[in-house]
Amino acid sequence: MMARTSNRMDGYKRAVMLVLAAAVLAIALTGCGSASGVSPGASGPGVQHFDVSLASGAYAPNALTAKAGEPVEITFGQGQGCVGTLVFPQFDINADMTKGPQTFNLGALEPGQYQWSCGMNMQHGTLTVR
Ligand SMILES: [Cu+2]
Repeated sequence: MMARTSNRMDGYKRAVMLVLAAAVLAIALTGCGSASGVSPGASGPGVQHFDVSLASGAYAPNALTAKAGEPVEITFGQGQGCVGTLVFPQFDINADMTKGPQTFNLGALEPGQYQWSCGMNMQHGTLTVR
């Protein structure tokens, strides 16, 4: 009786583990397909690199244009105050910029407009992919 119960419990645990594994796999695949991690690390051939300064309290430049289908990475400089927080919703980025510059690999993108802003949604920038 006890053995049977514990077998059933093991089966249940195994099912839960399978569901969890499938969920993790699905998240990993989704992540690869959309935004992050296509070209981690330094820029290489075919990587479109941009530098955006936050030193003035606004984004300079605040409009970037990139080619579709080729990896994009953006280095945002250190920023204080208004631009101390960088929000880039389409890439799940919500970064503290007060400690130093940060580089974000956005991967190869579909044509469209991608908007970032400060934490208060006052300063804005646009990445146009075409
Ligand atoms: Cu702001």
